[in-house]
Amino acid sequence: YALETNLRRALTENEFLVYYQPKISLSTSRIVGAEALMRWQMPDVGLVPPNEFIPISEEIGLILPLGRWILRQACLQTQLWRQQYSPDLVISVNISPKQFQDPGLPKYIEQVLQEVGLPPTALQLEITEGLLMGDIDLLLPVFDAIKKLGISISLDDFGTGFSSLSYLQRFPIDNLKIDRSFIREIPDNQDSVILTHAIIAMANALGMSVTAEGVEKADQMFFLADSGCQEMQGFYFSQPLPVDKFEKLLSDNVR
Ligand code: G
Ligand code: G
Ligand code: NA
Ligand code: MN
Repeated sequence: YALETNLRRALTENEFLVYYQPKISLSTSRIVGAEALMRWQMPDVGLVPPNEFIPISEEIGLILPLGRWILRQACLQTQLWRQQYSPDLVISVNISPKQFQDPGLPKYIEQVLQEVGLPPTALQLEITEGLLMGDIDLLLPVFDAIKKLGISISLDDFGTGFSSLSYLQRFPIDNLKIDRSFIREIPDNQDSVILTHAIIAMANALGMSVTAEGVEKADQMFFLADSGCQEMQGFYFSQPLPVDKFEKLLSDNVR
């Protein structure tokens, strides 16, 4: 209960921060995007990771204003970075199921893009498989509205949820993010190698790009590049970083 009270206060007191983890093109080795990841700078406690406050925020309904806050913050920052360093940088923002079920979401995104001057192609929403098991009649209009804006949608943690492949047919998904549990085991575990190859082949054949998360080693990167995967994200290149450190990476990236 104390955490709940603190959480509500945290938004008005500006205690949330956005960290950014770079996404790297496997063909050019350059930074092509970033995932925005929330942190809570709790006074006298320090940085609280999202696993400890996102679930509670969902329960108490705080995820709606909090989700809107990070979306706007990440778009503002990305527009600055596009002007200064990297004109094609794409920002990925995690959207929880509760947010996606908010019929006001597409309108809010449209307003933020307009306010910030960010083109819709510079924004990607990361959703999880669990969302797709919801009521399709409620979900499809939101997908449609988001696709009409020109924003792309990525399916996060792909391969671990309970969704079926038919969801890929039913929903307009642009990118699959292969869960790090597969990546961790390559190239040593033959089953993970086969599954990763199959996911990439299927996605590319269906016109979706593939991002590998949790890349921690050079041989994982080489394997993915050889397998037709487009992007990687993981500690091998960089952890999630605060604004100033990410900016340093970007400025090195343009040289
Ligand atoms: O950054 P870290 O690996 O600690 O994140 C842990 C989890 O929290 C990840 O699954 C990530 O998707 C989730 N997360 C981080 N930031 C956000 C956010 O802004 N919104 C939502 N819904 N989830 C987030
Ligand atoms: O669940 P989601 O895919 O949104 O998770 C994002 C989180 O994954 C980030 O908070 C980050 O801390 C974590 N992460 C990013 N790269 C790596 C990695 O290479 N290895 C591990 N173990 N975790 C990672
Ligand atoms: Na994510
Ligand atoms: Mn993930």
